[in-house]
Amino acid sequence: MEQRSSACPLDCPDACGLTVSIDAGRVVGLEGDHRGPITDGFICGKVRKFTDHMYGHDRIARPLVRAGAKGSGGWHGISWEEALGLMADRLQSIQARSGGEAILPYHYGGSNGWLTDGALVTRFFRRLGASNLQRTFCASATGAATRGLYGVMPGTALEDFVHAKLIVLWGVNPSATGIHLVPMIERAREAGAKLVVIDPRRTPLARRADLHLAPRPGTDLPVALAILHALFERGHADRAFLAEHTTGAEELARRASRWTLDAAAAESGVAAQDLAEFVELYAASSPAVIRAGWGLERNRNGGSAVAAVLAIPAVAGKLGIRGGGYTMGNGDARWGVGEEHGTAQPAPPTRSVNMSQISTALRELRDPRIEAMVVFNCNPVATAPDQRALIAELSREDLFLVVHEQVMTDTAALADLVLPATTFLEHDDLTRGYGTMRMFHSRAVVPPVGEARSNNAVFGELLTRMGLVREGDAMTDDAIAAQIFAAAPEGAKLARELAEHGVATPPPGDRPVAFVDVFPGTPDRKVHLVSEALDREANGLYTYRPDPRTDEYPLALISPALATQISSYFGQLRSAPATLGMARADAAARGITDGDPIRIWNQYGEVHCTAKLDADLREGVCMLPKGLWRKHTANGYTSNALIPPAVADLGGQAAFNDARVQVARR
Ligand SMILES: Nc1nc2c(c(=O)[nH]1)N[C@H]1C(S)=C(S)[C@@H](COP(=O)(O)OP(=O)(O)OC[C@H]3O[C@@H](n4cnc5c(=O)[nH]c(N)nc54)[C@H](O)[C@@H]3O)O[C@H]1N2
Ligand SMILES: Nc1nc2c(c(=O)[nH]1)N[C@H]1C(S)=C(S)[C@@H](COP(=O)(O)OP(=O)(O)OC[C@H]3O[C@@H](n4cnc5c(=O)[nH]c(N)nc54)[C@H](O)[C@@H]3O)O[C@H]1N2
Ligand code: SF4
Ligand SMILES: [Mo]
Repeated sequence: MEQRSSACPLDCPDACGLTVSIDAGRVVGLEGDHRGPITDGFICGKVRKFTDHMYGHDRIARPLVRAGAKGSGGWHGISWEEALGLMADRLQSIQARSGGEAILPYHYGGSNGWLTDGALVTRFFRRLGASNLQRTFCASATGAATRGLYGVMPGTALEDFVHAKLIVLWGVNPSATGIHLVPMIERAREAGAKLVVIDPRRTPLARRADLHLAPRPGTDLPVALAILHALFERGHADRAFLAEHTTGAEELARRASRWTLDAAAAESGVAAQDLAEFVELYAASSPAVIRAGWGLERNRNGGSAVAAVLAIPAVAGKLGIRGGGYTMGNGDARWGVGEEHGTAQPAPPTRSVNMSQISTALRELRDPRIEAMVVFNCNPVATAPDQRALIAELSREDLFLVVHEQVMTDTAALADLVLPATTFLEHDDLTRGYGTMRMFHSRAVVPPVGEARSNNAVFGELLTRMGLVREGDAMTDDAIAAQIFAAAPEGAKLARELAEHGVATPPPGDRPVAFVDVFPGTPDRKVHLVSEALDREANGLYTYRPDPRTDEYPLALISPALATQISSYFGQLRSAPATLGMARADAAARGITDGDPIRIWNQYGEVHCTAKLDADLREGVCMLPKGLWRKHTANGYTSNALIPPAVADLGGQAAFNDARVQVARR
C-alpha cells in the first residue's frame, strides 16, 4: 500500500488537500490532509467514497458512438482514433458549411482546476471560431456585484471567522455545501459569538442560531435595503469610513429610503421587530462578518440583492478588522495569474450564448443555427433551466452532440458520441477553491480507468488533427502550468512553492484583512456603493422586481444543494427517489399528506414524485433539491423542468429559485 498527495477540484469552496491510499494501481481510500488551513484531516462523505464513482458500473471506459435513435441506450464501442476522426470530420464540415458559430462548447463546474476547466479546450474552440459560452449557472450575479462594488478584493478568510463576534449566514448552508466553515463557527460561538441565519428554510445552523430570518425567496433585496436604511437613519452609519473609502453613500441611502422595516417586512414575510433586532445586533457587534452564499443570487433580483448585502459592512464600518467584513466567493484574481494564461488565445468576436438559456438558443438561434454542441465538465440535462425543452432540443437528430464524461449522465445518454474522461485522481491539475486561499499542484496518482483521457489530452489531440496548433503553443500540462506562472511576477513565487511543497498561498497571504492588507480593485480603490456600470446593466441597481407568483402558480420552488452530491455529480450513486419538501399548511390546503404521490407543474414542465412534509419550510415555499437525475422521479423530469429560462438582473445569472409552481395529489 502506498500513499500519495492530491487535492479536491470539485465545485466546493473548501479545496481540500487529500491523502490517497493506493494498492496495486487502484485507489483504495481518500482522507483529508493538513496542508490547507481548514481541512484539518477531515473531508466530506462524497469524496471519502470517491472510489464508488471512479470504479462504479456507470463509469465510461471507452469511446461510444450511438446505435439507434438518440437516447435509446444503444452504443457501439469504438477506438479513440475512430472517435476523434469522426469528431474532427463533423466539426470541420459544420464549420465549412455554416461557420464556426454553429459549434457551441458547453461546460461548467465539473472541475475547478486550471488545467481541466479551460486551457486546451478553450483554445480549441476559440481557434475554431465557435460561439462563446456565457457561463452563468452560478456566481455570475454574485461576481458582477462583487466586482462592481469592490473591484477584485479577497473577502474574509474562512479561518478568520473564529475571531468574529457576530456571524451572519445569508443564503448559504455550510452544513452541506462547505462543511469546514462549521467548526470555525462553533469555535467563534464558544468564544461568545452570536449567529444569525437568513434563509427561507430552517437549515441545520438556523436551528441553532440566535436569530433566524426566513424571507420569501427573492426578497433579500428589500430586506438588505431596509437594513441599510435603518443603519443610516439610526446613526449607525460609519461616516468617516464612508467619506474616506466609498463613493455613492448618499445615493444608496436615497435608494434604500423607500424600504422602511415595515415595508420590507410586508414584502419578505420577516417580522419588522426581527429586522430591527438584526440592525441593532449588527451595529453593536465587532468584528461582524457576513458569509453571503449563492441562495440569494438565483432570482430576478439576485444581483442587486448581493450588491445591497455587500454594501452593509461598508456602511456600518465593519471592514478593516480581522474576522469582520464579508466573504463571498474568493475568486481567482488574487492569484495575479489565471487559467486564461494557459489558454493563450483571446476570445474571438463571435456571438455569445448564455448557457442558462440554452433551451431557447438551441430552438431559436439562426444564422447559423447551433449544429454541434460539445459538452464537458457539465451535465446540463440535470442542471440547466427549462429541462423539458432542453431535452427536446438535445434529442434533435440534426444536432451533433458530443459529451466528454466520467459516467453515463442524463446528458451523455442523449449524445451521438461519448468520450471517456479521467477523474482528478487520473490527471494532473492546478486546483484551487473559491473559499480557502490555497492552490495545489495535484498530480495523477493512478493510471486512467479503461481508456479515459483528460480534457487537455482530448482537445490537444483535436488541435493537432485539425491543424490548429501554432508555433510556441504550450501543449502539455506542465508546459501550460509553466505558461500560466510565467504570466505574472508573483507567478514565479507560486510555481516555486508548488514545486517545493505541492501547495501555495496567494500573494496577499492567506488571511488578508480588507483595508489593511488589501484594498478594492476599483480604479480609485474605493467601494462603489452605487456602481455606474452595475446601475446600467441592472437597468437601475437596487430596483425591486416583485414576486412572480400568480394564482395559478402560487408556490415558490427552491432547489438547494444536497449534502451527498455536488450539483448532479455522484447522482448515479443515489437510489432514493426524489421528494418534494412542503410546508404543512401548503400540503394541508391541498389535501396532501406525507408520502402522497404528487404532481408539481407550471408553464415549463411537470414533475411526478412524492410529498414530504417539512416543518423547516416557511409557508408558500417548497423544495426539490438541485442535481437530481431523471431516474429519481416518476416521470423523468426534475426541478429543472420547472425553472424558467429567465435571468437575474446582473451577470445573465440563471434564476433557479424563481420557479413558481402548483402542486396536487396524483
Ligand atoms: N454538498 C454539496 N456541496 C456543494 C454543492 C452541492 O451541490 N452539494 N454545490 C457547490 C456549488 S456549485 C455551490 S454554488 C455552492 C452553493 O452553496 P450554498 O449557497 O450554500 O447552496 P444552496 O443550497 O444552493 O443555497 C443556500 C441556501 O440558500 C437558501 N435560499 C434559497 N433561496 C433563497 C433566497 O431567495 N434568499 C435567501 N436568503 N436564501 C435562499 C436555500 O434554502 C439554501 O439553504 O455549494 C457548493 N458545495
Ligand atoms: N435546479 C437547480 N439547478 C441548478 C442549481 C440550482 O440551484 N437549482 N444550481 C446550479 C449550480 S450552483 C451549478 S454550479 C451548476 C452545476 O452544474 P454542472 O456544471 O452541470 O455540474 P455537475 O452537475 O457537478 O456536473 C459536472 C459534470 O462534470 C463531470 N466532470 C468532472 N470532472 C471532469 C473532467 O475533468 N472532465 C470532464 N470532461 N468532465 C468532468 C462530472 O462527471 C459531472 O457529470 O448547477 C446548477 N443547477
Ligand atoms: S467536496 Fe469540498 S469538502 Fe469534500 S473533499 Fe472536496 S473540497 Fe473537501
Ligand atoms: Mo454553483
